Amino acid sequence: MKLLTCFVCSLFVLSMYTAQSQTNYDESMVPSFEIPDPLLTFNGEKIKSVKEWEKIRRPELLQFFENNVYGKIPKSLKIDSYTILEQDDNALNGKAKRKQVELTFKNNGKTLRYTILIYLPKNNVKNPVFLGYNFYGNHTITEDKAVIISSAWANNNESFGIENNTLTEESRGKRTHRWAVDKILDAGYGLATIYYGEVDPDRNDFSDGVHSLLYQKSQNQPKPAEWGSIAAWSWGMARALDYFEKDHDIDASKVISFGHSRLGKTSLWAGATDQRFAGVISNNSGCGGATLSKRKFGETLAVINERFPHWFCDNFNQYGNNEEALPIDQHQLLSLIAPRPLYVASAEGDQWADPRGEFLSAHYATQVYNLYGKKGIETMEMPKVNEPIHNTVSYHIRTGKHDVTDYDWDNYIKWANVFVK
Ligand code: GTR
Repeated sequence: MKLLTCFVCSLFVLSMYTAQSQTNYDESMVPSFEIPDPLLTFNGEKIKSVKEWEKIRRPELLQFFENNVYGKIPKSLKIDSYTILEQDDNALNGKAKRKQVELTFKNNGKTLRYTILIYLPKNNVKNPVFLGYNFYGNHTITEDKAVIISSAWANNNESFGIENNTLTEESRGKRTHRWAVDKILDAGYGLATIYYGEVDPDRNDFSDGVHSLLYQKSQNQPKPAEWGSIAAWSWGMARALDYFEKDHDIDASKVISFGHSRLGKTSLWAGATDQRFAGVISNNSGCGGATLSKRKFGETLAVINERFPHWFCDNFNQYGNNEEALPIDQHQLLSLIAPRPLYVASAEGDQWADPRGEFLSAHYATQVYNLYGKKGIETMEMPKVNEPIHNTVSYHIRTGKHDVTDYDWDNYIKWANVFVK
């Protein structure tokens, strides 16, 4: 049995090695393909007005992404109750208000709980807020000792001191560089974050997380068109927004969804499915996020679906090594966010996420913004590194690797000041 497992493991590693060694990083090898037109319906009708976009095209595109990419949420599940677990009006050396709010959901005899960590400027007004998930627990984004450590399942990570899938004190503050808490507060925004593993643990196991609360009798995994983990995480962001509507310190009409990498894919899907998000940020979201799948540059659909079979719905598998068959591409996901402000950011050292594909995607989504009289990425010429383009649709590529940096936050804040605040 051990031998067999070993054999299966080696096959997997070998296939991953082959897939990754076949990765294309050569622009001249990008296949030629037609960009699916956001303003042409699946029946070939040209969309000429905002009204037609909102009545005909937007719904059919959204439905396609729901049924074939991220998966549908089987039914609605509302907050059962919320509890302020902890609150301090003099947090971060007197600089901020801090709240830790637990949301509880109940269905099918099961309970799901997750905690939102919120920092707010110390004032008496309703504040705009950046909302985004973190990868290793709320306590990793700050040195603040009061932040509660989640007991949810986590991926092991030696450098974070995570063993036995359990988060510990050792990782407190390990990810402060990704969360510019001071800058955000100084600019007059709140920051809210959630450990994504509390909503759905990031593993190919659908017995846990929010999915299990919505199964029908004897169902134990989502149907082919039903939600994967990205849709589950997006759902969690929307429920946090439900809570914000009740919180007197937060301006729920000015909540910006933010996310990095897989959580950037999540941020985009949250913004597309819930139009209450006032702005959306995709930080290095790459394949299945902002970048164009049909370019097959860097990570491809076959590779992402093999490595992370739980992120998308099962229907999405049919497009692995078969991108030509896709009647849509990811710029149309971006177009679903129109006319709300959208920021797509890439990093020079993150070729796996295909920066050029992310840029072009923002460009091709722009025609829907233009329909609303808004400016986006009008040019097809990629800007130089560290030379951002700021419009309702914004874009930058910065120096450095796959990460979130102060440079990113400086730009998100500048853009939000003009287009969201
Ligand atoms: C990578 C994956 C990317 C990206 C990234 C992340 O391994 O291939 O699509 O999502 O993980 O989330 O860190």
